[in-house]
Amino acid sequence: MAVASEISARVRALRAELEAHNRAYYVFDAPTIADAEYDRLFRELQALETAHPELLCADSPTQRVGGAPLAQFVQRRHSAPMLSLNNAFADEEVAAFDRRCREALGAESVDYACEPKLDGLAITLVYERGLFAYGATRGDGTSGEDVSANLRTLRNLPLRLLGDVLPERLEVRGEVLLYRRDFAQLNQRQREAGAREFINPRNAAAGSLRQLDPRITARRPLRFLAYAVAALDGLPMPSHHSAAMAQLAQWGLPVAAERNTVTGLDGLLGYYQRLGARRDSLPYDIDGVVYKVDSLAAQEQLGFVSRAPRFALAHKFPAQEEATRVLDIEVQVGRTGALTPVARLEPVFVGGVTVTNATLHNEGEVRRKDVRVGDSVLVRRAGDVIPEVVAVIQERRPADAREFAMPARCPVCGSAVERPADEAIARCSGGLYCPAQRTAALLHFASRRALDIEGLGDKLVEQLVAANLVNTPADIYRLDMAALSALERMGEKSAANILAAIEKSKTTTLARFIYALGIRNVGESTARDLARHFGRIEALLAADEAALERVPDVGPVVAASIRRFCAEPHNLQVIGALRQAGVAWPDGEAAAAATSKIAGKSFVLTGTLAGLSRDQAKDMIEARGGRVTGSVSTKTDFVVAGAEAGAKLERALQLGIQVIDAAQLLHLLET
Ligand code: 9MJ
Repeated sequence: MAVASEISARVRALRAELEAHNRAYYVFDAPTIADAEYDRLFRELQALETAHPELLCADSPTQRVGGAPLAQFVQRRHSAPMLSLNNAFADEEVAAFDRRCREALGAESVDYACEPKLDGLAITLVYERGLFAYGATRGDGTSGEDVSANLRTLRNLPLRLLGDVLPERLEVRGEVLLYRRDFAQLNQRQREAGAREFINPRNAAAGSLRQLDPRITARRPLRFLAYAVAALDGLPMPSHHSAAMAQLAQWGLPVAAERNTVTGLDGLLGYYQRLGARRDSLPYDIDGVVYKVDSLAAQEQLGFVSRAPRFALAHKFPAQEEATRVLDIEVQVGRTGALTPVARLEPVFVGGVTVTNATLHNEGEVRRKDVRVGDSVLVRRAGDVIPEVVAVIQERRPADAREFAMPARCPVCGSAVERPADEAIARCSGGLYCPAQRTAALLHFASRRALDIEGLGDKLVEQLVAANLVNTPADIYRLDMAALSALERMGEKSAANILAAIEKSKTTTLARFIYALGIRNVGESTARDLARHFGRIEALLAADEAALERVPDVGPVVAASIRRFCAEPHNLQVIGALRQAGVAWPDGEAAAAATSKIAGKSFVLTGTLAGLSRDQAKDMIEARGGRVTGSVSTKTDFVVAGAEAGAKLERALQLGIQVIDAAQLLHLLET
């Protein structure tokens, strides 16, 4: 008997501990245990429950893995109807809502609870004496499907409420959803398993919850978030909705962190603005915000119209996904010749703008999503991200839908299209012969973070390339009033502005200049590193791959790209012509090299330098016009000595040559 009670105590302790870890991880997003340790405790509990089946109970964490498949779902009648919300899109509709509430309540101003409008599946949960009893979908609002077996597998849904003061019966309303990162992982798994990907988190959540086999649901990382108390028996109801939500949180039920209470119309619109600004950085998709009159007595007084409460309003954000039709699939040629398939769309209003094109990224992506000309597709535009085709609506595929094929020749210049076997991207082999690549390269050169030539945008560059006025960036500096004002729709004033901007761009920095060259795989931060490391453009152009790889964050791929670029005589000519035209970095590194204390000086390196490899030190000295030699002589200016320096250091001391350490060298290099 003593053993049995010890075992049941251990079982209780294991359950409590595992559920505490579940809560920490899934409710508070703050893991308190390593996965392996969790698994060990879990298996210990499983083993005890197998050996002592009389100890098994429905609220054990082991029950979250999903029981036997069901033949069908049973219907559950809701004790109170599950309502929908009235929607508003414009501020005026929100103002009207606030006015109606104030008038009906005879109040000067109204306090509201605000919360995110979760884009998942509405669910009702029932707890009896603190234990999860059952849960059901909304269904027709009066009765829904009992999906309790599936709900038990949700790791953040408490199977037992926390605390000692618990209601006789609690009915909670909320939403089942997938966090974005969990959705991404789920789709990654689907891809790896060769299974169909889900269109969006909402669809994945819906599909997962309607599974008859709870073991499948258990493998989908669904979560629950509560947003209303529908019934509370055996305890007094809090006076306000916000207090009721806080009470749910205390009982261990997950609620959205972004809840807030505000006063009046300004408060409502302020919340909408603030949450809208954070929309894309929330862990889950939301499609708006929900306003609820905070006082529950006032809610009761306001009551309902048809099937929606008069005390609540959903204020929607512009939809981020809409359906439209693919009119054509074209390929766009980028700066590096990359061919990007782009879907031309029937115009659709999504994410707050009218979208007519959406990227399909590459050929593999077109195949994977199986997008065809004529298809109806879901288009997504979130924040400032370029619109993309999310998925094809297969049921609406017309019989004559046409498959996409990557052209064998560049649609702009006719050069052969190449695609190395190990790369996803097909490229035009035309290089700067290709007007599309030329245009893109020029736009990049003139862009804000490169040489920053204001006014040299899409239209003008296209005109200049078409008129054969500009072929390389160096040609920009040969433009004059006559050439520019001969262009269509170009006034004298605009031409003068552009010439002034071109003139201004001549004064730049080495980092911007390197970035502007548009070397493949060299972005802004690599350009900065290269400038800092080499100091002079000549040093960069002369560097071999080994020297390049000594730059922080430059690996073999980037080094090879730079070498390829520098090995192309045409590129060197352009760089020469740009400098000839007066592009310079006067306050920058070239000037520093010419006047540096190091220019013309001779260095010998010996011993292990602290925090600096020999090669790094050599590059940096040479970049500033110094020389590094192998042996110490009377001509040596500095000996840089590190740990375990030997004969060379001795010789330097004999000859009275200045000896410095790595830190002093760095100081010298900086001055
Ligand atoms: C959603 N979907 O996030 C309600 N909802 O309240 C929130 N839905 C709701 N509240 C009463 N936050 C009926 C529906």
